[in-house]
Amino acid sequence: MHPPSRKDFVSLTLTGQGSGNYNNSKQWRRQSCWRKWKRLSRLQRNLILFTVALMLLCGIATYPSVTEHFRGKVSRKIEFSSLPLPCLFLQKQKRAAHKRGPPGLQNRLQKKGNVSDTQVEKVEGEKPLVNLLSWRACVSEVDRLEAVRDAFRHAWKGYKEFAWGKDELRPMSKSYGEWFGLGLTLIDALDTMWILNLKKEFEEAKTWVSTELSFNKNVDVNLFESTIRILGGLLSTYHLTGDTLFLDKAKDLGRRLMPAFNTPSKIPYSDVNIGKGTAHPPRWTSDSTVAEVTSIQLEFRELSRLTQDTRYQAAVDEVMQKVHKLEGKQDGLVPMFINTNSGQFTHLGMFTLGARADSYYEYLLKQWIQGGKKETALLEDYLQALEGVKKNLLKKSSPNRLTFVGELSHGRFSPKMDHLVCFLPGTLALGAHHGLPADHMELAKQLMETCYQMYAQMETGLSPEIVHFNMHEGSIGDVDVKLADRHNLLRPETVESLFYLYRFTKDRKYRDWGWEILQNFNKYTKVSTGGYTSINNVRDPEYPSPRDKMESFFLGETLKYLYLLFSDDPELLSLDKYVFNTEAHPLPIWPTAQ
Ligand code: DMJ
Repeated sequence: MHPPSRKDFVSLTLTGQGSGNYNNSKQWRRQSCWRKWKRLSRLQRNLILFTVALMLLCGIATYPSVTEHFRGKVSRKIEFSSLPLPCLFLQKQKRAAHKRGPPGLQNRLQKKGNVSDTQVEKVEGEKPLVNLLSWRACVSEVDRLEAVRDAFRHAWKGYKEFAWGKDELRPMSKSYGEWFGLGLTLIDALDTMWILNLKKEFEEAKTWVSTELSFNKNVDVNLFESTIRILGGLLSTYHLTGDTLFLDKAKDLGRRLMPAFNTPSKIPYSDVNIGKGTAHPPRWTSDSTVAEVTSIQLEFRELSRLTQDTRYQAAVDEVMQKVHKLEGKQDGLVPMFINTNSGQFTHLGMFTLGARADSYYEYLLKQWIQGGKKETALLEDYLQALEGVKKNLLKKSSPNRLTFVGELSHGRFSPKMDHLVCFLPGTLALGAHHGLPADHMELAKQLMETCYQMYAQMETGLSPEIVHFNMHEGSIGDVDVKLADRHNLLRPETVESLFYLYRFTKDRKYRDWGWEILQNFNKYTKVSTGGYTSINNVRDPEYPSPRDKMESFFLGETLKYLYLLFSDDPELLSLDKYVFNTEAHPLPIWPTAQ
């Protein structure tokens, strides 16, 4: 964003002879101080200088912990450009290091003989500086939390001014876009406001929900999207606030979505008219997407638990049971489409952890956690799928041996990875936290590094939608980005995984990575009049080419995960008490008795 011109200068006032008494007396006081100083012995002067220097050093060393002490009580605005000079220098150092690749890379390169000794020495030589002048001392966690709140407020300002009550903000044209006509961004953002403690904004939004939101509308909604964003958002807001307004709205929507399951196979249609109570597949096919029909379970199961109406859970459990038994998987990996008439997979032989399959794997694990780790079929499918990933999709890139997840098409491997796959490190880490094998955590760490490199190796520091990894010996860089894949939609998956990895490892590098990503969102996607925009080209820092759309998940997920990443409070949505749906809406893990 180009900030309005600021007055970054020191004002010098030259005072003439006839200035008033105040100035004269100040000058007199200065002279008398100087005379006193001159009268001191050399030892006395040195002692004073030493004490002042010591005090300054102590001040710098304790700075982060002092600000930490005031956490929650102060609201300090921070602008990256206003960081002290040494911090800006450090930022430059870190950028250069990122361009070179992940830590440990230099050793690996050296072993392979790709890098000269002098190059390595140069890198090693920088280490003491980076250690001495800690990045963390430059920006404390309080600043980072406040920076996320600022980002939210800025996004909300645009939404409020130009798109209030509409689905999505179009920040460049200062207008809005409608998808379902249900205030999608507002509902998706409700629990984020609650978590970020943005009370005023939350109350305004709540008033809109209570006075304006109606599901009695002749509109077609996508079952999956409306479930994860709206139903999930209402349920989690109900849990966080205890306000039955949100539960009532959730019940109303849940009931209206049920016609989607009236299909010959009981595999739901993609679209429902929530006013008319009719449902249908897309116009061009009778297929549904596998990720869509298997990623509505957390929400419908929770709705049954809250309402004691078992129909919601029965409908989505039946889908899982059917998919569990289906032919056409490969080592636990599922195809991308399923037919609503036959109930069989279609487009066989194509496997991805990205678009159209991603959250199937995520919800296997999360349903198992939600239900108190009793539904063993879910766990078995999850574990088997991970073995399938390791066997068929996991490879290393060249030259830097980044671990990545590719795709399989009729037995042919493609080194293509969607940004969407970056949910996986977080999910793997969550599983390991809940008792699954420790090697899941090791894989999570490797993939986390890869996802971070998908940002760090781009000129804007923001990831493209899709990358292709190089696997040939002698490749110059690890990542290729095709022209059509250079967009960034403000997606959450990488910061989501950073949140999980930080929670479980407490390795602060994950926070630093998240902080860099937030800085780059601010730099390349922030629109000065309010809101953030998706961009077309992450490789062009001069003109990233705004797409004029702020997706609701930027507020529902991206900023929420960033805030949780920087928060030191493990009880702020403990991962032993809550499970996040695929749109970052926390739902309670059921008490063991159930
Ligand atoms: C969100 O709606 C959800 O996270 C979904 O699982 C995937 N796509 C977007 C965010 O990228």
